[in-house]
Amino acid sequence: MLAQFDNSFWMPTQASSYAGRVDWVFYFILTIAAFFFVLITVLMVVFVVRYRRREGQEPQRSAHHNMRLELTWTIIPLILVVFIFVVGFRGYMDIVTPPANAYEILVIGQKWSWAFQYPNGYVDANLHVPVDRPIQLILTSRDVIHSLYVPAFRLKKDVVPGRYNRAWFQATQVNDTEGFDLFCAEYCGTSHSTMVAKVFVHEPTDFARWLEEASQWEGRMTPVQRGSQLVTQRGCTQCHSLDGSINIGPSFKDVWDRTVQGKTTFRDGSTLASLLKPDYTPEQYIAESIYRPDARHVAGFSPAMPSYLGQISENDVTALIAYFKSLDPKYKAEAEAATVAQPAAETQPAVSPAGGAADTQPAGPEPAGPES
Ligand code: HEC
Ligand SMILES: [Cu+2]
Repeated sequence: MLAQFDNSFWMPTQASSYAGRVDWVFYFILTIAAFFFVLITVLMVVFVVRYRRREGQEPQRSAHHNMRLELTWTIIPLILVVFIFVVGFRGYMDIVTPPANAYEILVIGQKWSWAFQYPNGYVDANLHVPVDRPIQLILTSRDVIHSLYVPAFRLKKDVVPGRYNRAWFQATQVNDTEGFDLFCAEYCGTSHSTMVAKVFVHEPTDFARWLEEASQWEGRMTPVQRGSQLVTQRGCTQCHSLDGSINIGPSFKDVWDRTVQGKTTFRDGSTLASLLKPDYTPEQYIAESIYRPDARHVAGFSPAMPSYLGQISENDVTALIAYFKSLDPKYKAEAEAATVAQPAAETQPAVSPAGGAADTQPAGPEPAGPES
């Protein structure tokens, strides 16, 4: 934390190509303001003392007009203001115009987490970028207005639903362990203050390796590990606890047991038991909750769950289910027996386990696919 403030008294480290220019304008205006503040205050005190009312002195009429004085206090501020405008405008144009060869990352703001999507489709909860390369962010929101703010880069941009805003920066300092802070700077509801992330700046080769490794979980992780990664990476834990406590949504701790037993009650009073059939399995219900949260609402909760249709792959839903199982001692062993999921095969026919019994196969449920 402190390291981010190490070379400046007022400001965080200057870690982007334009941070220095932003600060320069700030310090210039600050210096001028301080200079005139001191000048005016001192003169005021001097005049009060020097021209105070004294015994035997008649007050004189104040001067009516003084051309030289009028011109001085018009022309000097005019020059200063025009100068600040020119410097500020050129800096602003630079900040809003991404260079043509920028590396593009899609940023999605969603209550209450960030999703950064790379050109190969991989999504991460933190922003990873190569150093010394212009990065263009395309920013959009799935719900309310958020604002992406990285103080070390002097970068702030609103993230508005239905709009695709652009911002760019070029990081100038490698920071691949601690990361720079990234905040949401627009109040967006209950957990706004936890809508934070880190910006990791890598050497270009390290960045390529990181992306390569991060994108391919199959073969490196078990479904349980992947599921565990997803619930933090995709912000599920902002609303769902892992320990049984009630947050904005139901806890993940007992969700699998409740689902298999059909014990979940919906707002209309019906229970999941009445829905579970050979062709509507517990897996199907979980996938539906993730892709179409509006289909059914669990009683006792407000419908706050966003849809992850097109954002979370079917393999990842399978991994989430394995992870939910692993949170419950009753299903833990079974979940851990599932080793590495098969590589994504989009056309693979879904295996429908008879009677909705929990299956150990990582071959997934039949979720409402992203194409619908
Ligand atoms: C903004 C808060 C929020 C976030 C983020 C969120 N959920 Fe939910 N979720 C809810 C709420 C509220 C409910 C219950 C109300 C409903 O069913 O609509 C719910 C319901 C569910 C259910 C059904 C639970 C049950 O007991 O039947 C599942 C499964 C689920 N969420 C999974 C996820 C996953 C996986 C993620 C992350 C990829 C996630 N949720 C992210 C709020 C959230
Ligand atoms: Cu926000």
